[in-house]
Amino acid sequence: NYQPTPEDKFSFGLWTVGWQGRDPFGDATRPALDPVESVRRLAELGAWGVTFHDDDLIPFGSTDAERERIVKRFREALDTHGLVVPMATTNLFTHPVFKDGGFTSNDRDVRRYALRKVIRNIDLAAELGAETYVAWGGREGAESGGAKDIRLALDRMKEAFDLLGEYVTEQGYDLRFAIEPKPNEPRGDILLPTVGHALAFIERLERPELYGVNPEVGHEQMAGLNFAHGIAQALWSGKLFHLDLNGQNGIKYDQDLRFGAGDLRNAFWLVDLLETAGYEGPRHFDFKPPRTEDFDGVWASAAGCMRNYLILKERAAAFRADPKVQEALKAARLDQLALPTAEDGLASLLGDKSAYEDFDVEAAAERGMAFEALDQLATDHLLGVK
Ligand code: 3MF
Ligand code: MG
Ligand code: MG
Ligand code: MG
Repeated sequence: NYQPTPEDKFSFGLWTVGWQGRDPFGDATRPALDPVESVRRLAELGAWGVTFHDDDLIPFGSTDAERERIVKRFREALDTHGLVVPMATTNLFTHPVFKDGGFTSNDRDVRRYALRKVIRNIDLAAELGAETYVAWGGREGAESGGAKDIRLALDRMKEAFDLLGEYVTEQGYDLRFAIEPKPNEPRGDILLPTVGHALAFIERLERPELYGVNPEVGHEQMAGLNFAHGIAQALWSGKLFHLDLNGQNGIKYDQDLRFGAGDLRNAFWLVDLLETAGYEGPRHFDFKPPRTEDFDGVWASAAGCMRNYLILKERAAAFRADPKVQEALKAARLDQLALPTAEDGLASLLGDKSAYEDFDVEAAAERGMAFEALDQLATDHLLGVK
C-alpha cells in the first residue's frame, strides 16, 4: 500500500516542507514552520531522516545561548520521533554578504567568513551523526564576463574544499562532502554547473576520496540533461554520495516539484537504476510544496514524494521481473553490452580478420536493435497496464 517505512531511507530538508512560498514575484503564502513540528510530521508520514542548512535550524545571527537551546530542543525531537540526521549543509546564499558567493567571492574577507560558517556547522553535523556534508554553491558564479576570472575562482573553490577536507580529517570526523551542481539560478551562471563538471573538479582536490556529488533531478534537467544518465556516471565513478529527488518540467526555472511530478519517465528509469545498482544512501527529497498550498497541501506533497518513489520502485521491479522484458532485453542485445569488446587483447584484435577484413558490415547494419518494443514494455509497466 506504498506506506513508507524507515527502511526506505526517505529524508527531507527542513527547508522543503518549511518553504514559506516566497518567490521573486510574491510574498510568503505560509507561516514559518517550527523545525520540531516538521520532525514530528515527517516521522508520522514514514520518513527516516531530516536534513538542514545551518540557518534553517538556527536563525542567522542567533547568540551562542540561543543556538544551544535550539539544538537541544531539536535533538530531543529527533529522539522522540526516531528521525536521524544523515546530512547537513550550509546556507551561503541568503544573506546579502554572499551576493558574490562564499568560497569564490571576489572579496577575500567574505571567503574567510564563509569557510568559518561552514566549519561551524560541520561541527554540529558531526555531533548529530551526519555522514554527508552537502555543498551547493548557489552564489558561486557571475552575471557578466569580466566580473569573474573563472580559473581563479576554481582555484579558490579548490582551496576551500581542500581546507574543509583537512579540517574533517584533523578532527577525525566520519564525514564526506557531496558537491551539488546547478547550472544557474540564483546566479546567471553557476560554477560546477553539472554532475560532469563536479566529477572532473573533484579529481583535482588533494583528498579526492572525501568528495562526491549530490545531484538534483531538476538541476540537471534545467540544463537539458538526462538525470538518470548523470546518476549512472556518478555511480560508475563511485561518487554518488547523496542525491536530491524532485520534479522538473524541462528547461526552465528550478521548479522543485514533488518527486514524480515533471519528467515521470526519467523518474522511472532513475528509480530502476537506484534500486538495481545497489545504491544504499538516503533517498532525499529537495522539493518545494507550491505556494498555492496550505499546510494540508504541504504534507500531501511530502507524502506524495515518498508514495511516488515506492510506486515507481514497484513498477520498475515488475518491469525487470517480466519474462517478456527479459526476452526483449536479449533481443536488444543488452547481454552483449556486458561482454568486454576485446578481452583477447589488442594483438588478437588486430589479427582477427573476422573483426574487420571479413566482417559483413552491411549485414550488421541491417540488424534492428529492437529498442522500441522494449521501451513499450517499460511504458506498459510504468502505466500499470498488464
Ligand atoms: C537550490 C538547492 C539547494 C540545495 C541545498 C543543499 C536550497 O536549488 O537545491 O536547496 O539543495 O542548499 O545543499
Ligand atoms: Mg534546487
Ligand atoms: Mg531544484
Ligand atoms: Mg538541491
